[in-house]
Amino acid sequence: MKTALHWFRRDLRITDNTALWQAYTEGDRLVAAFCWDEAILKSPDVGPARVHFLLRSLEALSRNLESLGHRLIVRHGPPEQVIPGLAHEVGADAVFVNRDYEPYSVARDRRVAEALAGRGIVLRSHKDSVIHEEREVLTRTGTVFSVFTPYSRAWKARPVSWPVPRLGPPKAPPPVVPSLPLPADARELGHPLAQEVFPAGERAGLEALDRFLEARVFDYDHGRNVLSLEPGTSQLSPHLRFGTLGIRTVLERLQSARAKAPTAAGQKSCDTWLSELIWREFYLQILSNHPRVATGAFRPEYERIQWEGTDAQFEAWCAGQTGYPIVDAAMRCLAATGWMHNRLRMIVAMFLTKDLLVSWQRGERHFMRTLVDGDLAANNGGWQWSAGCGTDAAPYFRIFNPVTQAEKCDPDGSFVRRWVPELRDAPSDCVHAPWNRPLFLTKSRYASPIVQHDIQRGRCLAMYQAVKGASTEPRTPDTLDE
Ligand code: FAD
Ligand code: FO1
Repeated sequence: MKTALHWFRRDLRITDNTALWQAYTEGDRLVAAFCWDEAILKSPDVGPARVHFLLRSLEALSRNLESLGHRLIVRHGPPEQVIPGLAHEVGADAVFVNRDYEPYSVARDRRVAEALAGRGIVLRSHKDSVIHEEREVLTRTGTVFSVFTPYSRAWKARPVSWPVPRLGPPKAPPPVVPSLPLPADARELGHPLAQEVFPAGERAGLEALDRFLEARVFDYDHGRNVLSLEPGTSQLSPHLRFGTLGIRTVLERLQSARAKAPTAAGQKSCDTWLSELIWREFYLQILSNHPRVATGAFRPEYERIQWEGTDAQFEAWCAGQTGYPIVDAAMRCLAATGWMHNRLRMIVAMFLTKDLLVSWQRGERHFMRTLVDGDLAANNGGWQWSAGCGTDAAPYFRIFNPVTQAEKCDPDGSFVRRWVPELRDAPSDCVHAPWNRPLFLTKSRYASPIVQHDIQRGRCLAMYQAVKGASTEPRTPDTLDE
């Protein structure tokens, strides 16, 4: 093959990149490109945190390519016009991409493949962002799993592929064709950023992985359940989302770390972390096999729920003004950083759906707009799990108590004090339930709770039971209020 064009999308790295490596090895000349796509940039599901992360990652990618003698060609416009146009300009015989499983990507890539075929150019897509794709991990009867534990068992029984090599120097000079400069700021792409910045790019991803695997992974079983200044989890999700880190690299390094675990508990923590990586693939295969989850509940009966929550309640949740300290701290942290710990995501998602009785889809969209790691498959899976309407979901009558949850994950209240300054001086015995000290609450100027958890729990159960059969009634709600 004379010229191979690699089109980057969410695989923004030069190491362990399957399609890039194939394009490099199969072609005599490599052309590397990225296309700004207004359909994505203008989507209501996209916000500044991710556009900023993407932009910084593209800068790093461009530098990395240049350091080897390659060049990133940047264009702007509908991919079905831009990519075939560029392929024609550079005389490409084939365009290489890493597969993506979102409905938009599937439709986009089909359009691009058709337009390329019209010019006699082939689109070659590769598996890259997952170890096992949607039809590779199946039940014994060949059906798709919808429960995590057996999926995970079957996933682990399959062989894992190892990283592909890092891109080498060009075999022929890159083509001289026009390329847009990368914008200096996400503002130029319509996304002004007013947030802390999450370290982006391939090197930041590898460094974060190595830092986590050095020690924190051995304490992950504990660290993933508590909020502390030093994060107990890897914070790799933006890198896995944008492919600034390859999943095969992650697994290879995890295996080496596990071999060096100081204790059996450390090894067990490594296995727990692996399970989280498998959750990521579980939700990707759910989205891929059941694209309808992007627009509705996996269990169709839940589509009939009459959500009773109001716009004002939803807005109070978004703004971190519900009067429930752990919920407000988490939502303010999200607004300021684009980031939220997994336990907090579950707490605030349960609170929105089961205390405020607002549709999980409104929360899903708010998360997509604000999270730096916002990813359709994982976010949708997390929301449907929390609302109880998903594949392997928490039963609808499992309702988190925001106060007891807070006491477990933030025992000394330091997370709440950091993000809710009104409660900085709260006595420790009421930092998670300031309404127990009415005088302090008034003085603090912190919001009073906008709903009463005990009352809302009853309303929530009634709301869900209205669309469920009698056989699925909860046993004793008290034992299920966690
Ligand atoms: P770690 O605990 O270090 O886990 C390692 C990696 O495993 C993560 O980086 C992530 O890629 C993957 N992972 C971990 N937990 C899950 C999970 N439950 N589902 C899928 N993948 C997982 N994750 C996203 O990447 N994007 C989202 O938009 C997203 N939205 C969520 C919404 C809700 C309501 C909930 C409950 C969870 C959501 N998650 C999402 C899953 C999870 O919260 C994040 O992946 C995790 O907090 C990222 O932190 P980390 O990288 O430190 O994770
Ligand atoms: N991918 C692109 O190819 N072009 C873009 O302009 C682009 C913007 C973008 C903004 C936010 C975000 O979260 C992701 C973005 N991506 C973009 C990556 C996108 O996830 C992939 O292109 C998917 O394949 C789309 O389904």
